[in-house]
Amino acid sequence: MREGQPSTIYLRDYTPPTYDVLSLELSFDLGEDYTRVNNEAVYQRRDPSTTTLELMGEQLVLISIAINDRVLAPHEYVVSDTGLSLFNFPERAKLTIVTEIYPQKNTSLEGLYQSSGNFCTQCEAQGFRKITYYPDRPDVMTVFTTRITADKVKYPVLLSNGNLVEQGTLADGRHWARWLDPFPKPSYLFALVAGNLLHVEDHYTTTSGRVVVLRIYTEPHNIDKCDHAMQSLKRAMYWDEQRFGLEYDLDIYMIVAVDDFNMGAMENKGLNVFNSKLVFASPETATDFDYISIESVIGHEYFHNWTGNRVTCRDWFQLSLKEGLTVFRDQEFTADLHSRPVERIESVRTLRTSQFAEDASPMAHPIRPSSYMEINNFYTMTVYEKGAEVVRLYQTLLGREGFRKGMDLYFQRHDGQAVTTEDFLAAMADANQVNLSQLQHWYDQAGTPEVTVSLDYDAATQTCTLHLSQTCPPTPEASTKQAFLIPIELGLLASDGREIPLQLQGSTAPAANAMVLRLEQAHQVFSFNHVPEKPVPSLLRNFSAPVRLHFDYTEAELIFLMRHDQDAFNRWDAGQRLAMLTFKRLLSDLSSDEPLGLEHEFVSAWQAVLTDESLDVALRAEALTLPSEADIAEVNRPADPSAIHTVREFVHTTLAKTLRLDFEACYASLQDHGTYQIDAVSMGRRRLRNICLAYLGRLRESSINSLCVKQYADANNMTDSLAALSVLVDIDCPERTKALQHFHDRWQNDTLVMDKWFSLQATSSLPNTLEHVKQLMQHHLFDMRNPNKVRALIGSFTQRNPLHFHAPDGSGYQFLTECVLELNALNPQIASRMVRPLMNWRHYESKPAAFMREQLERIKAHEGLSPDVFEIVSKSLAA
Ligand code: 7MK
Ligand code: ZN
Repeated sequence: MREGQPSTIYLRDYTPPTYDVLSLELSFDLGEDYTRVNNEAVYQRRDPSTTTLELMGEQLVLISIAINDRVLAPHEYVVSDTGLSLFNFPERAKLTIVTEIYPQKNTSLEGLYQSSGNFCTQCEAQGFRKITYYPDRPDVMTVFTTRITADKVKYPVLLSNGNLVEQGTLADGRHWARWLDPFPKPSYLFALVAGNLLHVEDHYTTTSGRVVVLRIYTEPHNIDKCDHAMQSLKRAMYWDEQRFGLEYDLDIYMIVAVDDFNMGAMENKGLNVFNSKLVFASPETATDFDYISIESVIGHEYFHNWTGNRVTCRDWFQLSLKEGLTVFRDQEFTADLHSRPVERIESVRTLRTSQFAEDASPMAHPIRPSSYMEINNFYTMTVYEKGAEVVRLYQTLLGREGFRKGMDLYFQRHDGQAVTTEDFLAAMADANQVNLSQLQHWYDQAGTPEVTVSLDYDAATQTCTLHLSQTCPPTPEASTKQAFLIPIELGLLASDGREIPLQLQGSTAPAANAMVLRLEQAHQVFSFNHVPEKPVPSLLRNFSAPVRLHFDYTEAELIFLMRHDQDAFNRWDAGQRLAMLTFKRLLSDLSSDEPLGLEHEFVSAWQAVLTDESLDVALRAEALTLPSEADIAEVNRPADPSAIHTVREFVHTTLAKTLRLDFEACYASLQDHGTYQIDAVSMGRRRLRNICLAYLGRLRESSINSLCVKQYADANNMTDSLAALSVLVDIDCPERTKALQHFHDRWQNDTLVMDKWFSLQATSSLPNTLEHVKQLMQHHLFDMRNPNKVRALIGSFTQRNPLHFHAPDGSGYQFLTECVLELNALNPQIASRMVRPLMNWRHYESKPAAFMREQLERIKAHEGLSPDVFEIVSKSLAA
C-alpha cells in the first residue's frame, strides 16, 4: 500500500519518452519460492536534453544492475517504491537488471501470478512494472525475446508472445523455451504462461494464403469445451478480412483460459489470456448469453490485433482509441453474424443502464479523460461503450464506405505507431475530405447530452418543422459545454403508418424515407416540404447518437410507433418509453396513496407484441422485457428503491394476470425438440419462451411452480434450466429448495456453473436474501480471491438486487463496505469495481443517501486504502 494520498496524472503533462528501447531480452526462472527475472535491454537516448533514465518498477527485489556488463555500485542509481533512476546514462548502452518477484503471493492478479497452480500474466495497463524495471508506458515499443525456464513436470507448457524459436531440457528436471515476437510492442502486451495445460488445435488460411495455427490452452478437465471458442475465432478472422481487409500477421494465435482473472480477457500479442468463463461452453453448462459473449469477446481480443496492437495508444488517456474502436468492431461482428437490431438493442440497453449512470456520477469523465489517479479505474463503460458510440458516429455521418476509407488511411498512416484519438479523427476526416473537428467535443466533454425536439405542422403550406435543441448537464471536468455534433437519424410517419418522403427545405437532395440531420448548434430548426398531414416523428433511429432524446409523445403515439415504425430499434424504444411513462405515473400514484392500475391501452399494446406471430421472436422478447429497476431509478430521481420495486412488480404481475392465456399459449408454441442450436432464431425462441415463463411465475400458483420444475428437469441446455430456476428462486416454495439443491449436487465440480448458482441466489427477492448471501460466503466453493466468485455472489447482490441492496435499514450498504475492505487488501482492482454501487448516493432519497454516504466515509477512513478505492470514494464524496 502506498503512503499518503495518491497523486493525479494529467494529460497536459505528457512528454515523449527520453530513451528508446532498441531490443529487449527477458529471461524468467520460475520457481516455487520466487521467480528470478533477467532483463537485458539496449537503450538509446532520444531526448538530447537529459541523461537520466527513469524506469518504473513496483514490489520488485533488486538483485543486480549492470551497464554494458559493468555491475553498478549502489550509489550509481536510486531505487524507490515506484521505480529506478539512473543518472548519467550513456547515449546508448546495454542495461542488465536482475530482480526477484513472488508470483505465488500475488493476489492482485496483476503482473505475474498463479492461477490454479499455473503461471500467467496480466500487464495492461501497468502490470509489467511488477515484473521488472522498465519504461512501462505504451509509447515505448520494442521487439521482445522471452526465455522461460521451469520445472518440466509441473510446467510442461511454456508460452510467450510471438513464435517459439528454441527449446531444450536441462539436467535438473527443468526445461526451457525461447519465444520471439517480431512485432515491436509496448510492455502492456507482454504475456507469459507456464503450466500443466492441454490444447486444442485448428488452422486458418488467410485470404492471402498464409496458414495460421490456432490453439486454445486449458486445464485438462475443460478440453472438451473449447469448440465454440475455436469456431468463434475463425469467424472473427474471416469477418475482419471481409469487413476491414485486415489479416492476422503471425504464424500462431494462442488463447489461454485461466480461472482467476480480473477482467474478461486480454489481447496480448499472439497470446491472449482469457477468463475461463469466456472460453468454455457446452449446451449443458453455458447459456445462450454465454455463447454470444464468448463469440463477442473472442472477436474483441482478436480485433485488437490491429486496433490496439499494430496501432497502439500513445498514453493511457487514449484508452478509448483502442477500446471504443474495438468494441464498435465487436458489436458490428455480432450484428453481422446474428440479428443486427437485437445487437443494437442489447448494446443500447447496457449503455443506458450503466454508462448513462456513470456519466451522471461523480466519476463522470470524457471518453478521453484529462486526468486520473489510478488508470485501472478508467476501464469504464464510458471509455468502452460510449467510446464505441462515438466511433459509430463517424460511420453514421460518413456511411460504411466512408468509414472504411478512414480506417484504411488510419492503418496506412499509423501502423507500428502509438497514437492519439486526434490521429483517428484526422484519418477519418482526411480520407473523406470533410471537416469533422466538432466531433472533438465528444472526446473532451463528459455527460450525456439531452436533445429536446418539438414539432410544428402547417397544413396550409404542408410544412413540418422540427425544433431541436441540445444541452449537457455539468460534469466534474466542465460546468458549461460546447455544442456537440449530433447526427439524428429520423423518419416521419403518416397516419397509415407509411413513411412520408423527406424533402428538407433548402436542400436539393432527392426525397428519401429516412435521413440523418446534423444537429451542430444549441438550437436548430429543420423544415420539410410536401408533408401531406401532421406526422408522428421517429427520432434518433437506430440510436444514432448517445444522447437522451426528449419528445412529448402521447401514449397513443408511442403505441402507434410500436406497431408501425420501420426502424426496429425505435419500435422497441417506443415500448420502453411507454413503460417508462407508465412507471412514472404509477410512482406518483403510489406516493399519493392512489390505488395502482394499468391502462387498457398499455396492456393491449403488450398483448399485440406478444401475440403477433409475424414479428421476429427475438424482437418480441426484447419488447416484452420491462426496463430494469436501475433504469427506472435513473429517470425518477431522487429514487425510492422500494417504491420502484413495488411499481415494477405491479406492472409485471398485472400483465401476467391479464394476459395469462396469451403467455401460456406463446410458451406452449415455442417448445423446441431436438438438439440444441445457437442460431438467432433458436435463441430468440428460447428467450421469448423463458420471458413468458417469468411472467407466468408472477402468478404465484403451484401449477406454475410445477411447470418450472418440469422445464428444469426436461431441459437439455443451461439456458432453459437456469431460466426455470431463476423463476423459482423468487418463490418461497419446496420446489425452490429442491431444485437449488439438485443444481448444486449436479454441478459442484464445475466452478463456472457454480458461479451461476451463487449469482442466482444473490438476486432473489425473498426476504432473507442478505443473510443467505452471507452464509454462501462460507460455502467451501466460495473464494474471495477469485474475482468470478466475488462478482457472482457479492456483485450480483449489490448490482442486480436493488430491493435488498437498498434495504431501508442500510444493511446492504454495510455488507458491501465489509466486502470492499476485505477485498482492498487482496485485490484493489476488484475492490474498486465492487464499491461503485455506492457512488451514485446523491441519486437516492435522503435516507438511503445518508446511509450510503456514511459507508463511503467509513471506507475512506480505512487505513491502508488502495489508490484504486481511494479515487472512487474520494470523488464520490467530493462536493
Ligand atoms: C474489457 C482490457 C483488455 C474491461 C473490459 C476488457 C478489459 C477490461 C478486455 C481489459 C480488453 N484490453 O480487451 O479491453
Ligand atoms: Zn479491449
